[in-house]
Amino acid sequence: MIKFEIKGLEDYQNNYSKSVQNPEAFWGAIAKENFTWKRPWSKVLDWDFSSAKVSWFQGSELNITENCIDRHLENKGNKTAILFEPNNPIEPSEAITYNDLYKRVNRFANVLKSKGIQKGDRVCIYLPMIPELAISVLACARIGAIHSVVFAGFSASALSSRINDCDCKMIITSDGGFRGSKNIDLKSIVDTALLDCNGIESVLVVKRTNSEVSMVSGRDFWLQPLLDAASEVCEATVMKAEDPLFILYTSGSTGQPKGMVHSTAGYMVYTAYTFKNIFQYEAEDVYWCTADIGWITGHSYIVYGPLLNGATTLMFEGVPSYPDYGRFWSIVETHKVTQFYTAPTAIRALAKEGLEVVKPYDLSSLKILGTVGEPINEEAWHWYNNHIGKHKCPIVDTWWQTETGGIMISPIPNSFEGKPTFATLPFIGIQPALMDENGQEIEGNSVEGRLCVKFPWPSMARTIWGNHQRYKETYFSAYDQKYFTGDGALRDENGHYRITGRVDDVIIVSGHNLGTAPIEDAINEHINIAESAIVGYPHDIKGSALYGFITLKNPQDLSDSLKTEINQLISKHIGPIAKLDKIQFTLGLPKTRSGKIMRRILRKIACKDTSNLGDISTLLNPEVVEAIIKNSI
Ligand code: 7RM
Repeated sequence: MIKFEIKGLEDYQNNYSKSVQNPEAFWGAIAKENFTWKRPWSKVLDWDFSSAKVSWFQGSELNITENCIDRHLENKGNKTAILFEPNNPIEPSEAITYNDLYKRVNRFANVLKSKGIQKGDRVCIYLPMIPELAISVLACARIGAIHSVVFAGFSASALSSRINDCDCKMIITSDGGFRGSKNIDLKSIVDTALLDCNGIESVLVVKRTNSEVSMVSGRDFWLQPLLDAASEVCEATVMKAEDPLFILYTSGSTGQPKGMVHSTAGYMVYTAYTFKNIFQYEAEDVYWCTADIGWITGHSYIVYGPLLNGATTLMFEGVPSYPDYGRFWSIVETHKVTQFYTAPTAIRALAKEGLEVVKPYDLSSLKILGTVGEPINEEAWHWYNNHIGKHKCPIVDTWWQTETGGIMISPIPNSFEGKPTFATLPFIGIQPALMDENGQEIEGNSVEGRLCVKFPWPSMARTIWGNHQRYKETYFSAYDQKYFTGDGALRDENGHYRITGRVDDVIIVSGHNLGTAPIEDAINEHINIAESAIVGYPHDIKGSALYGFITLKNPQDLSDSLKTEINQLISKHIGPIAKLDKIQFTLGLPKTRSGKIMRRILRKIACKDTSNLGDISTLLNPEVVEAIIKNSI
């Protein structure tokens, strides 16, 4: 028998070997012993990277919500499943037990059904971080509807393109959302988005802020009266292992965002197993991940992973700076948080505020600290370790992606510890490879290359919604028979991995992946703008920030308001997170002879690293580069 818990280094090594030598036996055992199935599988794994087809636990049937909720009712019905901490600390927190969650999810699921939602339909969820967000996700899963959560910071046009891409029939939103001292009018953003969405039949509206909203009769419904009328029993729909569980959009380096499709059984097994072991979750622990459920981290490690383990998962509605920068630490103290999982950008922002906002709080409940989203710099790692963990809490630097569904490379606290800036070793079942420029795998230690994965794992995304060809090209074409992550990495003398960052045109700003192409598209909509190129440069707080090089159609059109107008366009098309920090107007952009913008050179200029521009043999217009360097910000 293979234990669900990894019990130390030797156990990790043994299990790792088993998972690589006989993946089917390994994952078959983990899946069989630890979950509720309605029908067993006929084949653990079937895969072919050349056609980008992977299936896990084929032939089996299950419902993930029975694994997240129903099976815990007997022994843990009165345990808190979701601990909700509101934006305003004056408002009381809310403990939702597993019994409560069961009823609330079922009622919600019955409401979905009453509005005509069936298995396989897509439901868009555009909500702030309130319990209804987690509950609506689970309600969809209960009846086999595919949820597509869109982060509530996205603009109306970003929302409508995501709704249309996967033909959502319904959207679930709220009258508004509290974020710090701000009140976001979500319903009016939805109303604007829906002007461009013909497929939406109904809009469910959660009351949160009590702000005035307009309701379209026959289309828009307040949720509460519908819930009140619904039964608290809803039989879980029987799902096949490979039925899609959800779609989640992620930016690519080119084109439209990609609707990554995750399926049911493999995602369940892997998120549960990684959660248990990486966070070392024990029965009485209170686990808190500060991500938003609008991102994959929230899907896998606020909702599914913790609930599959019968954990208490804290959901925070607000922001780290409200009412002051001590808020995170005050929440840790109040709820005696044991595992705390956040992003480097948040750590840097909090470190900048000094220790005065940390010291007043008792952080002694903490056992494990986590980080995710981008490479963590050494300084931030030490601050986290010294001042939050007080040298007593292992730090798990977890590397993974929307596409991977679960954590891929991370320390396992009882087995081996982290080292600053290193995500360390692959999790059980994960077979990384570093590739060189010629497409060959680089063997051995103390090497650096492009990070690939050479064998399937249960929670990998199965396709891009509506475009399998793009899935295959993006992830399985750069290197033969390998999944390409888009990241660079090095492997040190002990075989530990350090992720060095993206090698494509995706820039990670405050932990949000932003493709440069959609930002450039938004800017280029301005009638006075000819062309633009966006690059990232290092930023103390955000990790990377955006620098835009922009050319005007007529240089005399340069006006004082142009920078503001550019950022307004970006906010409208993508969201405020993609606004430019620096804007430089220039008479031209460096181009190759074939007309491609040489972003590589612009990146160096933005990073103030112009002593050696590298190979400029294909550069058509060197005089432009000199001018840009001279005027750079
Ligand atoms: C979970 C998540 C994925 C990209 C990924 C990396 C970067 C994430 C780390 C990291 C260094 C880490 N999904 N990334 N975690 N880089 N160390 N621990 O963030 O799809 O939004 O982003 O994020 O570049 O490819 S994501």
